[in-house]
Amino acid sequence: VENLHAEQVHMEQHDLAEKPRILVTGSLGQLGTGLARVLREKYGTENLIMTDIIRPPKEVIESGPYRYADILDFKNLQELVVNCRIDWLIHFSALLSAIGEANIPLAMRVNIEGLHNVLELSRQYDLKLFVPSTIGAFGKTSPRNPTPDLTIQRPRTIYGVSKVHAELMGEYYHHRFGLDFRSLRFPGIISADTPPGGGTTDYACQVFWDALTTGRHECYLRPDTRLPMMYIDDCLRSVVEFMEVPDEQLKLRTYNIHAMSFTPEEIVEEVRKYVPHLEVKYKPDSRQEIADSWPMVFDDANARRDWNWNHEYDLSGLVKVMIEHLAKRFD
Ligand code: AKB
Repeated sequence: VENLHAEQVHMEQHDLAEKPRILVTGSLGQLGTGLARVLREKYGTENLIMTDIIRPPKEVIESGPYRYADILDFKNLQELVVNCRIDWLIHFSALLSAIGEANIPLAMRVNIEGLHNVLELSRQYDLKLFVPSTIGAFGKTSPRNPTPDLTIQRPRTIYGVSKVHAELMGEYYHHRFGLDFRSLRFPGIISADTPPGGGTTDYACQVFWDALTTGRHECYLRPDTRLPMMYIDDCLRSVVEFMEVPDEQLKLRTYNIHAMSFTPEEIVEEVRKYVPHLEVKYKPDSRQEIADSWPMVFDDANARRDWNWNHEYDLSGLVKVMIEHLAKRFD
């Protein structure tokens, strides 16, 4: 019996050694809770520490380890990395495009100073670092249909500027110090987990909420504004797959990934297949100018070639799954 026990302990230790211990910053935002779920299923609940500066809801507390972490507090981050024996850092803390314009000094601190902290931390402790980038890292002077990986990047939002900075700094740390920095440029991400907030692509989440509650949606973009979009499950899978690609297989450190591209008018038409009475008014505001400077279609041929990226959800698949999820919630 003792031998068996010793063997089991040994196997568990071996198992733990094989599995990365992961810390996610900004984990209560749009992507963190979902990614924590997926990575915990893969690597074990205890091996993923969710962090943020806000008080977590009960479900988060019950789902696994959660710790307070302010990405502007370098010492606190060091303490967490050492005490929790972290191997991978997934850095989700950021102010998105629209909210960033409303509070530029805060966006500079969170998006730029925060990034400097996680870069240094990852260098000091030899962590594998993932930082998401975005379609927002391009601007009016970039080719918009399609937008390749390597092209002109002159964004005019603080969010976009901070993301170009993150891409360049991460790549610099990779070449200069050998840091295993990885970044994916995400399209607008659509999810039913958390209510949308702060982005320019958020109308494409809001329209579902409105369709299933009031039946009325006011869209802040023109009906013909085409933007790249992706369903959250594809986005989360892309992070997991990308983090597992052997280092030598990656030809780039920052890849575009694409799934679908649509306009407000096109998504509304698809939603009306489930909610025919949905009424929509268009009232473009300052977010229109941001959207007009972003890619319409992303060219992700490099991701498809180098690490077999493939999306699963197109527009009709996305609308079906969003309606199913939210209908359950509003039942
Ligand atoms: C935003 O709209 O700001 C984000 C993004 C596309 O990065 N969803």
